[in-house]
Amino acid sequence: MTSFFKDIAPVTYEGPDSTNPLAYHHYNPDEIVMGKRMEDHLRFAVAYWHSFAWEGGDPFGASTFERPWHPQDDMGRAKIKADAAFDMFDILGQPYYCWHDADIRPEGANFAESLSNFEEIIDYFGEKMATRDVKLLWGTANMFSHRRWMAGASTNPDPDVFAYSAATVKACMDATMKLGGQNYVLWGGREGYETLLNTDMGRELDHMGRFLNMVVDYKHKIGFEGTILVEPKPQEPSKHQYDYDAATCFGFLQKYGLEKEVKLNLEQGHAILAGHSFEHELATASALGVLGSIDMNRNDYQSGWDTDQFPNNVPEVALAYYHILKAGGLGNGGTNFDAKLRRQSLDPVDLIAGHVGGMDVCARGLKAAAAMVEDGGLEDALTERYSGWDTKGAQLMLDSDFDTIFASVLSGEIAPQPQSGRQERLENYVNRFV
Ligand code: XLS
Ligand code: NI
Ligand code: NI
Repeated sequence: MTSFFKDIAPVTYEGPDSTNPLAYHHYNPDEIVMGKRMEDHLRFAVAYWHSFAWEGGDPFGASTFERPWHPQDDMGRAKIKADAAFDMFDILGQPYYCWHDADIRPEGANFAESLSNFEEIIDYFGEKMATRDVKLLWGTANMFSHRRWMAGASTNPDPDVFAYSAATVKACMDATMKLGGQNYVLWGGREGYETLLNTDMGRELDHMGRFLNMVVDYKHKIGFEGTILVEPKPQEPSKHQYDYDAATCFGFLQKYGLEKEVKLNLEQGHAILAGHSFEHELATASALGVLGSIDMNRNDYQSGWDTDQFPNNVPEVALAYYHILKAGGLGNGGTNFDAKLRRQSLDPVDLIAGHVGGMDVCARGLKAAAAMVEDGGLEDALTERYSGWDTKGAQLMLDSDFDTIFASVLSGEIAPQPQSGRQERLENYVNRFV
């Protein structure tokens, strides 16, 4: 243990009655929920960037955190940062973590130098992972912070930036595979535009589709067995982002022939930015067969930007896990806390507390969701509501045509009788579990 988290003991499950603020009150990894260990349902991951690379700046002020690894331009300090990160993984005992290349290595003077820094840190991670259980949920490339990406990565008007992006993603996929990563994520923060006055949207979409096909080709070429995930977000930093939401992404994947190869990493805060609930995004991805993984960090409902807060609303989280359980679980995806502390939360213990609280909220949500699935009340209500479709007549209608249907409606044989949607009764039902 380095000195950063000194005196903080590994967090253990003490149950709901414990008053220890640094214990799990609901997250009990070995507890069986619907026949599976809780840890295997939730598959928690720590996001390296918000916890260790973000310095606490906002548009009105710079760094507040002043960590021992700042400034982040030196290999020695990158290793001090890694030591602290793995100390936190030991304390939390969460099974996974995630990174961007730029979180973990200092930028070099050119591509080759950045790559050599990156590979050295990947080896350093590999040594640390060899002596622990923690695994890589996903790796990704940061193609939005450095000024070279200001007009996009694969959608950049400059082909040299497309090339630099391809080389960057190749290196990140190689590193993800080397560390046994279970997924590879692409989030296109700058794959979008500020104004149509300078943007050829059709050309940019074609370049993005071609790029994603190259990602998939490379995955097969190197034998990477993880899932390629795209993360939707409607805007920020781009004014208009091409990967707007789950439905938009699915249309894009279909157009470029990738809907069987690529799934989605859905983030609660991005759903809110897109004007959806998180469960809307989950249900959409599930219905379209592209639910991959989740980033479980919420936004603020007033501020209208991506505040990336730890989850703390059990009823919301419960409905999210209800849809995940109904979809058959997260597979090799997981629950990543793409969440950051508030910039006044300076103490190392705040980082632990944020994750402990987030894990407990998700565990409570999962248990409530499982209880609803097992009780079956919502499913029964759905079955009843759609029971008209189980009749032979209704099924025959789906195979008929407008003229046949028109004739039976005209004859008076069919006369709709409106029925209650029972929303309040169903809301009251959910309230019994959360
Ligand atoms: C930003 C995104 C980002 C991705 C990974 O809003 O959530 O953090 O998860 O690039
Ligand atoms: Ni986000
Ligand atoms: Ni995210």
